[in-house]
Parts: sequence; structure tokens; C-alpha cells
Amino acid sequence: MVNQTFILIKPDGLKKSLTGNILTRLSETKLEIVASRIVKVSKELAEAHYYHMKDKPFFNELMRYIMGELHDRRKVMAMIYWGDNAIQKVRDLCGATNPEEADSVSIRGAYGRITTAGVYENVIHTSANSEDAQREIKLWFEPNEVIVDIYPTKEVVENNIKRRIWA
Ligand code: 3AN
Repeated sequence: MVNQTFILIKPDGLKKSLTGNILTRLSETKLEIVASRIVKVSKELAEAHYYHMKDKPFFNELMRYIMGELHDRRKVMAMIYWGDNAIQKVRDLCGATNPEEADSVSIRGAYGRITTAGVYENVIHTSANSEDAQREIKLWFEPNEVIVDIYPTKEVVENNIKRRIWA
């Protein structure tokens, strides 16, 4: 089944100059990149992305991590990969959330670590399932930034300018 998944190269991945290595690993999946942007993550975006972690004891550290405050790199690289079984293929390649449990040849197994403050710095995020993929893609991208039609959109007119938004 063809589907799409959301991927973030996190601030530790950028700081460790792993972007090229991670993209090379992702190319093993033979999936297509259909959207990409470098994003400075605001507090609002960080909280919306990790809303399900709000009650975790490490939530504040997680916010600082994803906003780049722990790595002096206030940016992440957000992407959408699309193709046959994209969600599962990318999850398999990334490995388990806990870098110590991740397969050692997976991206997180090879490059991730657990900090002394207890945060998993696992260099990459990818959607867990199709509901998460849809929520995350719609949060991080506008329809015009994606080169294939993945979800329904609608046209709105703002200040006499037509714009497509997620329906
Ligand atoms: P994934 O990114 O694999 O979907 P989630 O959504 O369960 O993982 O967790 C979001 C982020 O929160 C992880 N990428 C990791 O940085 C951090 N995290 C998750 N579980 C823990 C934990 N038990 N201890 C510390 N950090 C964690």
C-alpha cells in the first residue's frame, strides 16, 4: 500500500553533521522525498508535535531538545517520504525509540544516545502510524509545499489571494 510518512532530522542529527548519512540511509528504502524544509521550531510547534508527551517527566527537556536549545542548533529538517509501505519501511530503518534498544545498524542504534538528564537523543523522528503521519504532516507542511496530492485540500481566499489549505 502506498502511503506517506513524516520525518524530522532533530537538532542533534544536524549538530553531529549526520544529515548526509541519514539521507543516504533513507535512500535504501527507495521511497520518494515529496516535501522538505528547514524549520526553526517554536514552542507552540514543539508542544503541538509532542502533545501526547505533555504529562511525561522529561517533557520540558524534550521541548528544549526539539527546539534546539540543547545543541545550539535552533533548527530541524522536516521531510515527507512517500511510496510503497513508507511508514513501516522508515520505522524499521530508524529502529526503536530508545537508542540503547535500537538495532545497532538502525539509524538510532548507530547515532542515538541517552543523555545524563535521561532524554533519548535519537537524531530522527518518524511517524508511528497513518493517523500520526496525517496529523504531523498537516502540522508541519502546507499543501503547496508537498509535490503529490496526499490528503484532501480546499481553496480559500484571503486578502484577494487564493490559497490551498488542508480540508
Ligand atoms: P518516537 O519519536 O519514536 O515516535 P515517542 O513519540 O514515543 O517516540 O517519543 C517522543 C520523543 O520523546 C522521543 N523521540 C524521545 O526523544 C523522547 N522520549 C520518549 N520516551 C522517552 C523516555 N522514556 N525517556 C526519555 N525520553 C523519551
